[in-house]
Amino acid sequence: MRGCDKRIVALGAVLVACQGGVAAADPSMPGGETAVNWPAVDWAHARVVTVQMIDDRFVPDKIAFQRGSAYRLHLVNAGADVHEFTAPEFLKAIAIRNPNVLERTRLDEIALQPKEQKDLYFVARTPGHYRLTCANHDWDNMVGEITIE
Ligand SMILES: [Cu+2]
Repeated sequence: MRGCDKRIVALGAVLVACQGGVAAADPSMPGGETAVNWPAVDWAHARVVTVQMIDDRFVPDKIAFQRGSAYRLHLVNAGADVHEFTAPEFLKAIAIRNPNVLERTRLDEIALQPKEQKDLYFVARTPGHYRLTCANHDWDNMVGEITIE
């Protein structure tokens, strides 16, 4: 190994410098609306809601959001199995800031390996009640309900 340490420090500085302009590049939502259409969302102060996935339950299994508010939904797989946050109608009812957290092959869910954590940033948009399931374990009643008030 030759000395690469100085280059790594320089790369770190570049990464920090780049973090300013992320919001402007957000891709569009399902339905054609983009997150940037929302007036000045302050994502640093998005309300944090944590949902744990265990074998085989969502904790909590009832989740409520306020229409027009910005959220960071923090998903934690605390189980030993792969779990999925599968909620196609809910995902259409929100304006998503980071759609790349969704599964590429299935845009209606977020999959988490054991011990993995993922964040979904969004603004709640359409009031209603939405079904939440884990596509792997709905047979075991790994289901929940999401409300946008
Ligand atoms: Cu599961």
